[in-house]
Amino acid sequence: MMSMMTIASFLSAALLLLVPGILTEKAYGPNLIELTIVNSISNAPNETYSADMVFRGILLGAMRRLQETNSDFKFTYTEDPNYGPFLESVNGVAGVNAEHTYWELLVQTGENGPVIRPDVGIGCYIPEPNDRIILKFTKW
Ligand code: B12
Ligand SMILES: *[C@@H]1O[C@H](CO)[C@@H](O)[C@H](O)[C@H]1NC(C)=O
Repeated sequence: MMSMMTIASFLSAALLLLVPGILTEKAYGPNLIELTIVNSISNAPNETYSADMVFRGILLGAMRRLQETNSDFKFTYTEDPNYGPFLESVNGVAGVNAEHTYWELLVQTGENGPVIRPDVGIGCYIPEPNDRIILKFTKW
């Protein structure tokens, strides 16, 4: 009787200790996002990459890591004094003011979820795990 109680309370105590550990591991471990490159002007085929995210990291961080580990993915950005990093080019294709072309940042939230247009740039946007980031070359 006594020993059953002891075992039971020991087990529940052990569980209480383990559960937060497991949650922490999940929350702070690596997460993957997809990055799709779409050129709506040249109609070049889409390219999709998978990028590593740290917990609540910014999109720019994931893009830098992808650029360091995958020689097929390259991007450049300029620094705006007010809004931070402005995505200038992806894989050699650059926005040109005179032609009104730019890289638009879109995000598909979850699988087959709606596509949103974030109201911040690559330096401020914090992707959710399983987000599909769409970098779309287009006109304004
Ligand atoms: C016009 C405009 C654009 C045009 C700029 C074209 C051009 N070269 O003139 C285009 C269509 C390219 C654009 C794009 C984007 N924009 Co914009 N844009 C504006 C707008 C309406 C006016 C800016 C302006 O002309 N100011 C007057 C001039 C004289 O000042 P300026 O300092 O020289 O303006 C420059 C900067 O504003 C810069 N710029 C414009 N947008 C953005 C966005 C970011 C993240 C950065 C770093 C710079 C930047 O381009 C302007 C011209 O060089 C503002 C809203 C507003 N009313 O201010 C939003 C605004 C600046 N944009 C915004 C956003 C979010 C974007 C996008 C990220 C949207 C998206 N999801 O794709 C993209 C940028 C993507 C990328 N490549 O990094 C936000 C920025 C908020 C923030 N804290 O990040 C604003 C404030 C609108 C909003 N939704 O609240 N934008
Ligand atoms: C490329 O991606 C865009 C945006 O997600 C989508 O609308 C389009 O159908 C895709 N094109 C191809 C050929 O898969």
